[in-house]
Amino acid sequence: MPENRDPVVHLDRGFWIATAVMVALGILAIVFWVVVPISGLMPEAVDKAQQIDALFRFLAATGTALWILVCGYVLYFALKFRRRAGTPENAVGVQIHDNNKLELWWTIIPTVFVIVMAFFSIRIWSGIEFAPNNTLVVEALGRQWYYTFRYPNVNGEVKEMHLPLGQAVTLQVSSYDVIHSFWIPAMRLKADMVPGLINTLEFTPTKPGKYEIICTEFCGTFHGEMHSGTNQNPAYVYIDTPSQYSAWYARTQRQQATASNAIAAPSTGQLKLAGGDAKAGAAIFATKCSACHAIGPFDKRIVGPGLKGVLDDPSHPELVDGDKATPQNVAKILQNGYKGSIGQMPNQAQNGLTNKDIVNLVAYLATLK
Ligand code: HEC
Ligand SMILES: [Cu+2]
Repeated sequence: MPENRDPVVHLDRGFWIATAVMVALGILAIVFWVVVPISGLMPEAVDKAQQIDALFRFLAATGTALWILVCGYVLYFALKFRRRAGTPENAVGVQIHDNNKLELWWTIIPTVFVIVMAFFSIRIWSGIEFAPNNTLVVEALGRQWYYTFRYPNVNGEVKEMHLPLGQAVTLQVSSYDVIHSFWIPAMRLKADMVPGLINTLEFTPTKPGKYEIICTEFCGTFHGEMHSGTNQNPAYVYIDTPSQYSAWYARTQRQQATASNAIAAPSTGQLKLAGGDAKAGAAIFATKCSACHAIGPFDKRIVGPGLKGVLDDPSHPELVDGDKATPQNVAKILQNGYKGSIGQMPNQAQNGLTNKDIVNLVAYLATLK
């Protein structure tokens, strides 16, 4: 009873020729991805870059070989089993169901492949996330629109990023204002800079040089020009030899001891309020204050009171701390914070304000009538 048997599919010479061509192209693709000099196109500045490039080579090689096989067979079968002239329009092709052997293999092979990929990826990822002992901890901080850096036992914020060759580094990234992203292509590493959150990257520099830092999260007008605190555009990380690094570190430590550019250092005493820039103040207000303060009447509360007319409201001649509503007294609240019956107004350091920011904010608040 031949009708009940599975249809026999003959794999003819054409099939094997097509297969041989695809295998040859696949092997060529694998060889290409194994030998292509990635580090010649883009340097590998840290140990993790070498690992990530190795993973990339593996994925690209297997991915390209698979792609050639899949597309090749799709094309081959489309041509081979095309409708021939003279075949009726409603002809039905050979029906094949349930080939256990084939299904077993197309389950086993991709499963093994995915497990190998996962193993390889998780090993590299955990190396990036979890610190070995004795690392140098460096902080990178994003602001609109530049980066600054903090080093152990260095006062304040440093404008350039230097790292010593061969020393394991823990990089902690965060932000003062909006979400930025910290990407060093030569390290193949990237972390989002999120206010209130510290993301870490672990790596060991392996190649001295000067490498670009790029912001890859749209962060406002000058996103494309995020520079370092020295106004270098773009920002760079310098990988120094250990002796160059020690010299830089000692020099920076000395300079920073007196230079008080610890940007959020709380000021004490009265600020000179003349020359405030209300427009600059409005921009700071939008990022640092508007989560808690509406620009509406005093009673329109978010967390703190509405600030419309804070300096010019006959029905509220006093500030929340009982002082008269004068620019100087508003500046005092911005410097010291205030905890009253409404809640906690953060102080200057907590809000991350420079003295100049406060002067500009007061000028801005004075325009809200
Ligand atoms: C986490 C929430 C929060 C943030 C952020 C915040 N404030 Fe406040 N602010 C408050 C609270 C709460 C009060 C009221 C404190 C009280 O009286 O209990 C207050 C009070 C004030 C007052 C006094 C208002 C009055 O009528 O006397 C001013 C002025 C003020 N904030 C300005 C600012 C500015 C400018 C910023 C941005 C740099 C800012 N605040 C950021 C919560 C906040
Ligand atoms: Cu940015």
